[in-house]
Amino acid sequence: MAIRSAEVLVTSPGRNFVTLRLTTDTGVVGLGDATVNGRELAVAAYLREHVVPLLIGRDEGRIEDTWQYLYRGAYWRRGPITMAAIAAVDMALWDILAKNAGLPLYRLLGGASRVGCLAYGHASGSDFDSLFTSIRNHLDQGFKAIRVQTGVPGLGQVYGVATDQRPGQRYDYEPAIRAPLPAEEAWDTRAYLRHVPEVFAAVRREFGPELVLLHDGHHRMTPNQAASLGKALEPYDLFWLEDCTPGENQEGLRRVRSQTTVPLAIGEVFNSVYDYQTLITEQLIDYVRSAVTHTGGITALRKLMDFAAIYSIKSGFHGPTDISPVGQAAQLHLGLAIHNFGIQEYMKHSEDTLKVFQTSYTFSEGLLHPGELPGLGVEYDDERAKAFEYSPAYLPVNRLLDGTVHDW
Ligand code: CS2
Ligand code: MG
Repeated sequence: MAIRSAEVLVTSPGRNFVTLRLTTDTGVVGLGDATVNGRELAVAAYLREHVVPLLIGRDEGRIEDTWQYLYRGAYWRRGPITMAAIAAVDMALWDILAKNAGLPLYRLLGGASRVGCLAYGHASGSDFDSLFTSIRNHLDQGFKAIRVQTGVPGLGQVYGVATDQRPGQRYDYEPAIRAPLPAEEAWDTRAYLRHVPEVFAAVRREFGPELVLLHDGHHRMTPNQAASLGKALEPYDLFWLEDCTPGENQEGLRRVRSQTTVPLAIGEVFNSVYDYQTLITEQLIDYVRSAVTHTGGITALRKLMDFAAIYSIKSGFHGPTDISPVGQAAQLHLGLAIHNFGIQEYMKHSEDTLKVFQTSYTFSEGLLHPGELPGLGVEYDDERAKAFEYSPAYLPVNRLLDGTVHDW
């Protein structure tokens, strides 16, 4: 048995997605997500030009061997484009293996370790009123865990804060803006640091101690600033503070860790286990933020999570809408199976996205479940996909008030 065809599908139902579809000589289809937000065509070209020709005729059951062949065989290792391309192949091969076995993928990964995956949604607001409305909307939808982001007094649009919190309206920010150039946003870390503890004090006053709360610092702080924010947030019992500093400086997290007990999550921009080596062995973080899509697929992320388990570090896989429904399904199967699952980020995809990608995962009472269909449980509708043509989209750029480009 062998792979007969490999197709790279680019579609834009609400936002851009890159999908790899493998078909075996017996007609079994596997899907993989290769979306890298704002750089989609780079990974599409990597797949089309350099990976697809290597796949035709390969035994679709040799998942580990194919992973090593693409990773070691390329010589040039790691990097978001390479690892997203390998991830797409890996996901599609697991999808095929599970379909051939007639089982939902999580059963092949060891079976369910829990009834469902605790999910967190994104609440945000430019002020307290709109934030509270957004939190209530999430509670009404059944969320038990909520990420809280707000505008900062004196600054304009802040990344991660929805512009529309009308009651009943789904929070659907599309941060990658369709324009020839990225949007630019202003940033002031001191104003942010003054404001955030007030926000969490107000949220705890309004919603009480039970609600699980999270916050994303989006790489904007130095280690010392992050340590100070962590301390200031300790009274509000956060589930985690995410990306408090640019995580590629792994040693910087020592400073944060030594100063605060706030749980730390990092890694949505990482793409291999090596980005975590110091963070894991020195127990400088509590949660791994990688997505299956950006870390070389199920094969690689499962190994990473096993390594993390030795150090009591759990998963918190990256799940905004730029992870396609295929990538989200893959990480739900993995999350349901591994022992050290922590939480799963969940931003519902738009209706258009879900018309193209028909999913079988469910959300109920705050928990996500990958469903019981064989494989990943996602189908791709070619006819509908054709209606959504790709157009370039860029994530915004952050600048300090004096114009200096800043981390974001
Ligand atoms: C965010 C993302 O979900 C998150 O935690 O940091 O919205 C992230 O900015 C985007 O995925 C970038 O593509
Ligand atoms: Mg984040």
